[in-house]
Amino acid sequence: MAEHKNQKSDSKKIEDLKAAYKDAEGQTMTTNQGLKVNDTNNSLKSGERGATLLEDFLLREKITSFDHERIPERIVHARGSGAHGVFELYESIEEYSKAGIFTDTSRKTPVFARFSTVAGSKGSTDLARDVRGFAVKFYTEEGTWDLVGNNMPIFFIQDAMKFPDLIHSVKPEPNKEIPQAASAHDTFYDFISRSTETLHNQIWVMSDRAIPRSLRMMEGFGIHTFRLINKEGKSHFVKFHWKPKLGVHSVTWDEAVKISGADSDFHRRDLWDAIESGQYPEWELGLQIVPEEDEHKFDFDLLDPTKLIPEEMVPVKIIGKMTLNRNPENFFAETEQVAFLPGHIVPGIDFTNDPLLQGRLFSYRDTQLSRLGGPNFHQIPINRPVGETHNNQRDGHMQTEIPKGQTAYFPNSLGGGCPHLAKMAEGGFTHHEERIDAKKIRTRSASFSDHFSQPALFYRSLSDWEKQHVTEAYTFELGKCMHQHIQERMLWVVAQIDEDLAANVAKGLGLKVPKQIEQPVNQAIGADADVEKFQPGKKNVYLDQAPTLSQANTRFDSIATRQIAVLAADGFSMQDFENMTSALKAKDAIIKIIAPHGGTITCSEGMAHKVDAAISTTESVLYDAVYIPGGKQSVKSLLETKKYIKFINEAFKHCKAIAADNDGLDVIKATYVSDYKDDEAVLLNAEPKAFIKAISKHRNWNRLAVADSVPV
Ligand code: HDE
Repeated sequence: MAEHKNQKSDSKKIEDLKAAYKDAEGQTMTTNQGLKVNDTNNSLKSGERGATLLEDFLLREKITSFDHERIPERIVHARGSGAHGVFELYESIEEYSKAGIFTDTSRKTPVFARFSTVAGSKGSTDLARDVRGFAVKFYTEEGTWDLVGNNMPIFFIQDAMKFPDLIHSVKPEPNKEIPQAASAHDTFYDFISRSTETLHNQIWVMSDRAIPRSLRMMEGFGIHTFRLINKEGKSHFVKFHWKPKLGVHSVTWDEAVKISGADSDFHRRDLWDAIESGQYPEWELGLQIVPEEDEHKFDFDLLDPTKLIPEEMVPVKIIGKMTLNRNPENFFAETEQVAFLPGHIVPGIDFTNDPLLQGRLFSYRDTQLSRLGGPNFHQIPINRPVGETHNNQRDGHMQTEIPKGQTAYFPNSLGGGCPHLAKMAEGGFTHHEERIDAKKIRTRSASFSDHFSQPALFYRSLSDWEKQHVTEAYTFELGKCMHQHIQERMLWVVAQIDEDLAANVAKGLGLKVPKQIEQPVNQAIGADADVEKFQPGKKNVYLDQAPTLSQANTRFDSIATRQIAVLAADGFSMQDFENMTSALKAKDAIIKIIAPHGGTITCSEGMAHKVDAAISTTESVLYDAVYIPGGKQSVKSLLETKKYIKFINEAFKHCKAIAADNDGLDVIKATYVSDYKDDEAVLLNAEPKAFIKAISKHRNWNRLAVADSVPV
C-alpha cells in the first residue's frame, strides 16, 4: 500500500491498524460477499424505461449500506479532528508512579489524540467561541490509558449531576434549535448567572483561549486532580498539563467570525496540513504534584474541578513529549469511532473523589453504547489496546472475535482456570486503598463555595489587550441575550469578579450594573439545605497575579508553519521575493503566493511560479502575515485589484506583521498601513530578520487601539 509522504508508521498501534486497512488500488469491484460487480450505475429494471425490480440485490446492498452510514454524533464534542503519534518520556518518575509509561524512558508509546469543540454539531465551524476538547489515548504495554482533557484547566460545574443542565443550556434552544455552536444566547446565561460555580470556566471562554489560532497552539489539561501511585503503593495528587512547543496563540474575535465563513475547517485543515508536510505538532507533558499531606494546605479544595493550582504555587514538572506524526487513513473509522473513557487507567494512575470525575467514570462508557451500538466498541480497530485481551465477557452486537473453548466463567477447572488472575507483582490492577469513614449524603462540600476568587485571579493576571478582549467578548455575548433580567444578573455576577470589567460591559450594553439582585442563591444545593451556609463568599485574594495564565507570557520563539501571504502578480521582483522567502522558509514558515488569478505568474526573471490561491478565492484572515515584493508591473496589477487593499487593511486590523519592499511600498501607500509606518510590525524595506521577529511575536497587540478603527 502506498504510504503518505512524511507519515510515520513505526508504532505498534499503526502495525495493529494495518491489519484492518483496505486498499482498492488495482482491485476489482465486488459486493460485500465478494461477487464481482459489472455495473454499479444502473438498477435492474423491467424494460429500459421500466420500474425497478425488488430482485435487484446489488441496488439493495448499495442503498442499504448508504442508508445506515450515519451513527449518532457525540452528545458533546461532536466536531473533532484526530491524529496518531507517539509519547516519549524524558525521565523516570518512579518516585511517584509505577506506570510503565512514566518509568521506562526507552518506550515510544503510541497515541491517538482528538481535539474538538464542545457545543457545536459535527458540521459546525472550527472557530466557534468554545472550550476545546483535548483527548489522548495512550496505547501502553499495560493497557490503554485515556487522558480526556480540555484546553482550559477548569470546568464549569462541580458535580456530574449538573452536566445535563449545563449542556442543555448551551446547546441550541430546544424550541427553535438556535443558535448553532454559540454560547451567546439567553438559556446559557440564565443558567450561568444562577450557577456561579461556572464563572471561572466561563471567563476563560470569554478570553482568547476560546478562539485558538491552531489546535497545535493550545494547552491541554486533565482538569481533575488525579493520583499517581508508586511501587510502594504511596499516592501523590497530580494535575496533568500539555504545553505546546509552538506556544499558546489565538485569533481575534473579528477574525474568528470571518474565518468561520472563509474556511469553517480552518483548524482541521491546519492540523492535517502540518502533519502531511512533516511539521509534526508537539506538546510536552507536565505534572503538578502535590503530596497527600498537603491536601488541605490550599485556599481551595483540590477535589473541586472549578479550581486550578496556580503554577506559581506548584510548578509544572515537564516529563515527556507527545508528537503527532500521522494522519488517520479514514476519518470515520478512526476519528469518529474512537472512544475515550476517563475510566481507562493503568497501574500507577488512579482517581480521586472529585464528584465531576466520579460521574464521568459512568458517562463515557454509557454514551458509547448508543453511539457505537453496543458493548463491543473496544474491538473497533482504533479502540483496541496493543496488548492481548482475555476475559469471560461474551457475545453482544458486532462481536468480531472468536473466543475458543468450553468455558466463559471464572473460576473454572474445565478451561484450566484460564484466563487466570494476575498477581499484583505481575501487573495486576488494584485500586488505591483510601480510608473513608463518612455518612451517605446528597450535598456539596462547603469547601466548594468560593466561586469568585479564581475567576478574579485569572482576570487580574491578563495583559491589557487580553482584558480588552474579555470585555468585548462579554459585551458581545450578553448583547445577544434578549432578556434584560438575564443581562443584569450577569452584570452583577461579573462585578463580583471585577467591578471595572462589569462597568465596561454594562456601558456596551447600555445598562447599569445593578447594586443588588435577588440573592445569587447557590442552586448547587437541595431545597431544604441551609441556603446561607452555601452562598458563594466574596472574592478572596490569596495570590495577586499568576503570570502563567496570560498568553502574553507564552513562547514567542518560532515562526514554524506560519502562513505567509505573498501578494504578487506577473512581473514581481524575483530578487525581493527570493531574499525574503528563502529567509522565511529557512525558519519553516509556509509561503503562499496570492495572485490576481489562479495558475501561474511570471517573475521579473521570466520564470513561472505556481499560484497558491487567486485573491478572489481567499481571505486575509487565513494568513499570519503579509509580504509584498517589488516589481512595477506586479504592483500595478495589485493596485487594480481592489481586494488586495481590503486584504492588507484587514491584516493590519488583526495586528499582523506586514512587510513590503521597493515598489511594494506603493501598495502600502494605498492602505491604512501607510499612516503607521513606525509600527513595529510594519516592515518597509527592512531586513527579513526583522519581519521574522515580528511574525514570531504572533501579533503586534500594541496596535490594538489603532487597529480597531480600521473599517474592514
Ligand atoms: Fe466529557 N463527555 N463530560 N468532559 N468530554 C464526552 O463522551 C461528560 C468533561 C471531554 O474526542 C462524552 O464519548 C460528563 C470534563 C472530551 O471523543 C460524554 C461530564 C472534561 C470529550 C461526556 C463531562 C471533558 C468528552 C460525549 C461531567 C475535561 C470528547 C461523547 C461529569 C476534563 C472525547 C463521548 C472525544 C466527551 C460526558 C465533563 C472532556 C457524554 C457527564 C470535565 C475531550 O460521555
